[in-house]
Amino acid sequence: MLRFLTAGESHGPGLVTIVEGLPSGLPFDAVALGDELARRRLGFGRGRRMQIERDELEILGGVRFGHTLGSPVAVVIRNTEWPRWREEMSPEPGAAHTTLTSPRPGHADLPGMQKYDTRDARDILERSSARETAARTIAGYLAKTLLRQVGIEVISHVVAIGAVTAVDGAVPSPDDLDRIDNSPVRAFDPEVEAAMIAQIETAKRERDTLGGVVEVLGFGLPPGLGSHVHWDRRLDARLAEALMSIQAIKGVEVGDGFTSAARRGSEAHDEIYHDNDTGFHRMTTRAGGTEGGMSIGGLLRVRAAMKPISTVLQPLDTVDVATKEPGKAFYERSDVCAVPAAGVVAEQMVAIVLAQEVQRKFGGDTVGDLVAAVAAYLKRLSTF
Ligand code: EPS
Repeated sequence: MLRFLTAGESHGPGLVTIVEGLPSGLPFDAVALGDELARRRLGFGRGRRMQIERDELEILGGVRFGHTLGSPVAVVIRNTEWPRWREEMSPEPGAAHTTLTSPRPGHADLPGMQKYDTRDARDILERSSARETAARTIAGYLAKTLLRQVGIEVISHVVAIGAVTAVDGAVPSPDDLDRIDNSPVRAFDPEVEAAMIAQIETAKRERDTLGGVVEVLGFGLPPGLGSHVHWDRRLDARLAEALMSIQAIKGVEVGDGFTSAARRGSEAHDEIYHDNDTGFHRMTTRAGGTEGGMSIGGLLRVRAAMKPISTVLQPLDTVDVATKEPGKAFYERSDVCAVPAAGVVAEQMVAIVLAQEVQRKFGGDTVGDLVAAVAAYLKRLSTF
């Protein structure tokens, strides 16, 4: 089953990702991977670094002649900003550096400093930075490639930025992804796009930041990914964990989630129908495509809420850890709004969980074995 590790600091020499447990024979296209990395850098409201940072890739293992070998895939992304940070981030002892002693509320700074016993917030913030999501993209790209072999697509769109919310229920399809990616805020609903942009501009002018909500949609899932039999095998639970692991995510919703809580039971579920052409199906997607911790087949729909970025240009109150004097948090270059990028990362995290559950259910050391196992299962279901 796919698992991955990443290493690297935001302003270090680079990030490294090792993805283990992939079948052999998976197509690998470095240009497509570069495009996926570029999608994550887009979005109105991102800071200067995203205009200058290029994700320079080096494939160190696991791929030959455009296909995975079944061995671990290892990829390095060089930080093109590294030369400017050579001194500050030097692995050598004794290099000259500044010390950041006024932790920023909302970041990992203070609890990290306490836990790892350092008076320099940079020791913490370099790894807690959302730069790490560039490394996750390697695994996300491979997971999406695996899913595509068995007919599953994962896309995302932004449904709210700050107080501006898209019309509920407008669900894009995979064919809409290019249009979404071409929107500066990755909105599917063109009506709200201008209002979202205007809001980001206002927040920037007022030296503030904004959060929002992204929706991830999965298409072509077979029924039965995940399981009801144990807490850590429930698909919705695994998706919630994966989404919550993204920097600045504070809420996750499956289907109608929090809205369902206010409904009557008679209006909160997806009733079951059957006909010979489509087999079992539902007319609504209130449950978001999972029941009892398993996919029900068809559309998966999950949302993640991102808090406004904690680094604000009108610094928040804090305390200097060296002097214990009250003061203001230091300002580290940052974005005004990273919700569009968070959507791409959410897509990747969902794809990683789905790819793992597909592998858990269908196995396969080769792509051919995996595809055959899925086909056999679907054939069985066709007569169920
Ligand atoms: C980030 C702060 C900014 C973002 C960065 C995430 O970086 P810097 O501090 O270098 O200006 O640009 O995002 C990325 C580098 C990226 O690749 O997404 C933070 O503190 O989380």
